[in-house]
Amino acid sequence: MNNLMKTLGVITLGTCIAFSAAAKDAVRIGFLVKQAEEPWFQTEWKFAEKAADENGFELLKIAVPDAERTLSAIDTLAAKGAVGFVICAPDVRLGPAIMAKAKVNDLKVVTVDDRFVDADGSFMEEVPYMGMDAHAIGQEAGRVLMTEAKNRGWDLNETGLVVNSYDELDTIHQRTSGVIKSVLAEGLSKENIYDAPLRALEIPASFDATNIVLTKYPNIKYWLVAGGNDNSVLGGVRAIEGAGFKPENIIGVGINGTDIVAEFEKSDVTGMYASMLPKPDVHGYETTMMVYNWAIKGEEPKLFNPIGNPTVLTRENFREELSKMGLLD
Ligand code: FCA
Repeated sequence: MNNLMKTLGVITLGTCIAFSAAAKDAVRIGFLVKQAEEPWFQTEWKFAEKAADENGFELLKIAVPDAERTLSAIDTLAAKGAVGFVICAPDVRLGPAIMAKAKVNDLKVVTVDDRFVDADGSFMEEVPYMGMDAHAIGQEAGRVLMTEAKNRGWDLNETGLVVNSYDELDTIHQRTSGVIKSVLAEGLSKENIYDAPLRALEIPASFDATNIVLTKYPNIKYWLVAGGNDNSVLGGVRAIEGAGFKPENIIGVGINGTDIVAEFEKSDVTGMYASMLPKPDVHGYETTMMVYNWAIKGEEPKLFNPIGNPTVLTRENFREELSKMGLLD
């Protein structure tokens, strides 16, 4: 080996050692989400990544669609020397098991979107939480539904609201009950509101749930469609279109905003009219920083952090509004 090669070898070796020392010392924070396929969660990841880049720590993004993968993800984080994690769990009742495992491994935990409950079904208020201001956002969705029904001149006696509900998750229940509260206040009668319980927060489930309602109420001419998130409404809208209703006789209003991009990009107008966009960028960035500041600087996070003031997205403004918030690639 000539001298130059030897020097290069030493530099390369030296660099490797320096890198591995840096990697060993790197601060690592996990971000675990229940439905990694949903743009909502991808958006949270994107902004969590921004927090990591700006503050020089490493983000470990892990999909946790079930209990087993959630608990093994915590083992993985512990093995990698993480200081903590943000989580939207696949089942909020896993809260006590997740916290027990986190405690053994000395990991800080912040919950996002879905709040842990204990064995009695009460919120685990001691675990920091950030999520949308669910009831208020639901009420806003209800107002958007009714304003558009009135704009279209619908006879409210011939108008039905199908609520694709999912009461086992409190944040979703808060949203759909908010919708119901405001449509009642805006003049829709109780008899014209139909509950369509979902088996999961997914499009096929809302498609099936709405279809069951449709067959029961053949006299309804105009349909309003609500649900706890975009997918809960998209499936319902598809079911009503499938039953032969024209888009002008359907008003679907979702919640999330991130998950209607493909729908609003369709060249033909559909029954999906609007979506309420909260602040997934804030959820992703701030929860990650809460873990970082807590673990590294000893700053204890606030325990309850609801985020409100949604933007109403429609086919007309969605590109502009999403781009403004850096949510459109
Ligand atoms: C829940 C829903 C998601 C999103 C989030 C804020 O976790 O499942 O779609 O709405 O709340």
